[in-house]
Amino acid sequence: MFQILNEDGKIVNKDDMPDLSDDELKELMRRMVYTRILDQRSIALNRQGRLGFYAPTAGQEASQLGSHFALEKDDFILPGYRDVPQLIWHGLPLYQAFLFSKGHFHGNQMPEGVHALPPQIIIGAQYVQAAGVGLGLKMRGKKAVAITYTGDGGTSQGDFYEGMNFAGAYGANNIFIVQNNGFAISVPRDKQTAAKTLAQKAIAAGIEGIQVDGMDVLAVYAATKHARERAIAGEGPMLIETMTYRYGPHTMAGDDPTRYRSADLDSEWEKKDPLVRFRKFLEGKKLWSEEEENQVIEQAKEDIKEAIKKADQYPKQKVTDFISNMFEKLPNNLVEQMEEYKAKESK
Ligand SMILES: Cc1ncc(C[n+]2csc(CCOP(=O)(O)OP(=O)(O)O)c2C)c(N)n1
Ligand SMILES: [Mg+2]
Repeated sequence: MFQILNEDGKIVNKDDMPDLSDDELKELMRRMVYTRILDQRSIALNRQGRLGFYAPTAGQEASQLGSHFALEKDDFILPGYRDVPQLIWHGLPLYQAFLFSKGHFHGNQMPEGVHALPPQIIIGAQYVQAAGVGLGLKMRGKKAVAITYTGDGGTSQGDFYEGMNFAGAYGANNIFIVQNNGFAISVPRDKQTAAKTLAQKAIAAGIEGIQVDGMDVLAVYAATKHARERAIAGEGPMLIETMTYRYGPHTMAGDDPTRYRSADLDSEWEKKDPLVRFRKFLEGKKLWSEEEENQVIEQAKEDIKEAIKKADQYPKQKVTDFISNMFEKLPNNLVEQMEEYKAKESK
């Protein structure tokens, strides 16, 4: 397993230490702290009935934000349902992330210049779509990649193999991330595959694979940066397995993790926490203080308050919006229904 920072925040692999400025290191910490608060607030807002679908992210910050930090604005993200933080840091406004959670179509409309697809709910489907985007980038000679994310469970899907195989065969500009949090809802990793690692699944597709400490933001960043450089140099796609953990439930729709995970396992992973580890590292370099952390927390809370207000006030989704967003040209069987709903909505 590729690692740079151990659980005590000490560098164990000097050779691969990424070349990041002090400001960039601090920015990484800011993003992780901010995202942890966003997760806590999203869970609370969901319980208050102000948000809908929500998949908790705490524990996976290094995996999500370390990989994203290695990207450029021109890169395309094809996320899964848990990967909303990467979209936000790629430029999706917070109020739109909340609208996505509320099931509003505007949450899926990426602003101009934000290169990303909406979060995929169909497990693994984004891998096939990413291969297409990655090949398109290559054919247009772009110095950009398509990165996609799935979970450990996603690697049991046919689409996972098809996407990687295709991208491998065509040398497409892709980075495939597997965030291995140990469970596909309640199904543990060892019940999903007899493969020793998930990274080794790259071999059959003829591409590079690496297993990375997903609680170590520097390791995830360095691996993704390396994968990006290879891809844009025409050296083909790479699969990165990040070893991580989600502290919360699978989603907020009634999953109870205590029925399939022990408290011992939870605390074992909490000791590896990505924020604790990186905070220790930064404090050792005199780059971080409690005061700075509190500023980030306050800023996050303020932004969230404003964004949820904006999402609540956003015009409600209409049935006619649904139909017209789905079709460029209305099929005959929907023409009548469109008229019917237009009439209803105008009352
Ligand atoms: C094709 C498909 N099958 C089943 C489901 C139901 N489902 C939703 S999440 C999930 C588990 C996915 O686990 P994993 O890939 O490990 O991702 P994680 O939720 O742990 O991030 C399943 C089976 C689905 N959404 N799509
Ligand atoms: Mg999982």
